[in-house]
Amino acid sequence: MAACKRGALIVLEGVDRAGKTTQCTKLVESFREVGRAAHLLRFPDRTTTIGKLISSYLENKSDLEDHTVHLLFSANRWELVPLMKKKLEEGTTLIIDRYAFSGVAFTSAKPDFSIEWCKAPDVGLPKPDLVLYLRLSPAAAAQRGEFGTERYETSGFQQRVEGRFEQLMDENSVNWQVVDASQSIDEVHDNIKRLSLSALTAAEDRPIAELWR
Ligand code: NYM
Repeated sequence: MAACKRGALIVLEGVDRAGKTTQCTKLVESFREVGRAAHLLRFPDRTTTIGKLISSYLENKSDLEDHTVHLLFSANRWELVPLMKKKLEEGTTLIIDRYAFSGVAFTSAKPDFSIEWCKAPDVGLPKPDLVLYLRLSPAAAAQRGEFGTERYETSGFQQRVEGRFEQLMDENSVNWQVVDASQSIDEVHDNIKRLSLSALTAAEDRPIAELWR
C-alpha cells in the first residue's frame, strides 16, 4: 500500500489590512472543494494560556518586557507543533494566518532587536512549504480604513515592519511568493489557490523540514 501523502504547510504573511484572514478562509474552502483536507490556524492563537497573555498585551491591557513577549509569541507556536505535525502527517493541509515571519518582523521593528536574535527561538519549527506574502503599499492600506486600536497598529511602526518583511524575503531558504494584494479579493484568491495547490503537489511526498536550520 502506498504511504499516506502528507498535507502542505502554507503560511500567509503581510502587513495589517492586506487581506490575510479573508484569503486564509477562502483558501481552506477551495482545498476542501477539490477534495483535499485543510485546516485553518492563526498565530497568535489567543485561546491558550500563553495566547491569553499575548492577547492582553496586544489589547494594551497589560505590559510585558519586549524580549519576554517575543519569546511568548514563539512559545505559542511551539505549543501547537504536536497538533500541526499530527494534522500534516494525516494528510491535512494547514493554512496559517501569520507565523514566525511576523514574529521576527514585528519584534525586529522595535529598537535594538536584530533579525538574528529574533529568529533564534523559532529555529526548528515545521518549515512552511510555501509562504505567501500579500504585498500592499501603505497608501493602498490607508484606503482600506483606519488602523485598529491594538498595539503596533500605527503607520510608522507598520512601515518598519514592512521593511523587515522585505529583508526576510531576501533569503532563499524559504519558498516566498509575493502576491499583489491590491487586486480584487477573487483575483488574489485565484493567484494564491494556484500557488498553494502546486506547493501541495511538490510537498506531499517529502518529509516536513525544519525552519531556518
Ligand atoms: N504579532 C504576531 C507579533 O508581534 N509577533 C508574532 O509572532 C505574531 C504571530 O500580533 N499586530 C503581531 C502582529 C499583529 C498582532 O494580530 C496579531 P492579528 O490581528 O491577530 O493577526
